[in-house]
Amino acid sequence: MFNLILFGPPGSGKGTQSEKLIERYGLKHISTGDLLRSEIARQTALGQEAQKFMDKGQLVPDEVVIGMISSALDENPQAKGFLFDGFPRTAAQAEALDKLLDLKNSSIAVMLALDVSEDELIKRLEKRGQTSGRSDDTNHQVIKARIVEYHAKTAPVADYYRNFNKVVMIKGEGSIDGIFNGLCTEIDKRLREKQETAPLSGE
Ligand code: B4P
Repeated sequence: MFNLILFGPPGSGKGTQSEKLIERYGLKHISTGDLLRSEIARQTALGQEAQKFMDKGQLVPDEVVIGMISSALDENPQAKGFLFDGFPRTAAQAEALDKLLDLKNSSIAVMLALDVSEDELIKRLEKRGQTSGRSDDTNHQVIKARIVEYHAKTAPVADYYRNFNKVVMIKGEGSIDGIFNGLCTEIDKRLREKQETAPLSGE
């Protein structure tokens, strides 16, 4: 399996780039934001609980999100790898993910971190708010709260993976295709390394 994390602040382009990456590499896309919005749309108990946090720009509690990820992994036993988008967002989520992958004799190959200035993030999210119908994109205070939450709880997750030498920073401003090419270069490099180190009998 080849697993990667697409990391970055709200509005950095994780969702946008994930769509293109899963098409090229055939990975299973797991977006906790999408999973949570689907629970909200279906008005499940989990969705109603999550909405209280998302409407304020806060992270949803770890146990809720980790449970969702555990189910998503179990539901896709044939996946040749996973692209985690918007997860992990806290140190506790990162540790839980490592344990879940370990149970499947797998691990994270690389964390690709999109680097975008705060002004650009706010501009993108406010623009998306005009058309997306997402309540967390329409209110300036909520957008700010999401960015504060990112710096307080999510940015340290990159340090966790830095300890294992797994983080690559990618400039997340410029054309969508240009950023995509930068991501692909890094992924291709790791896929080659993985092939070179694979046992002769294959995986
Ligand atoms: P998410 O759904 O993960 O969304 P996001 O961080 O806001 O956006 P993303 O980075 O994917 O941006 P996108 O590509 O769409 O999270 C939403 C909420 O869910 C969180 O605030 C939290 O409450 C909750 N949540 C999710 N996961 C959680 C977890 N693990 N733990 C706890 N809570 C969790 O891009 C944004 C806009 O920019 C788009 O309109 C796009 O068109 C535009 N754009 C993209 N690339 C561009 C480029 N290069 N140039 C110009 N515009 C660009």
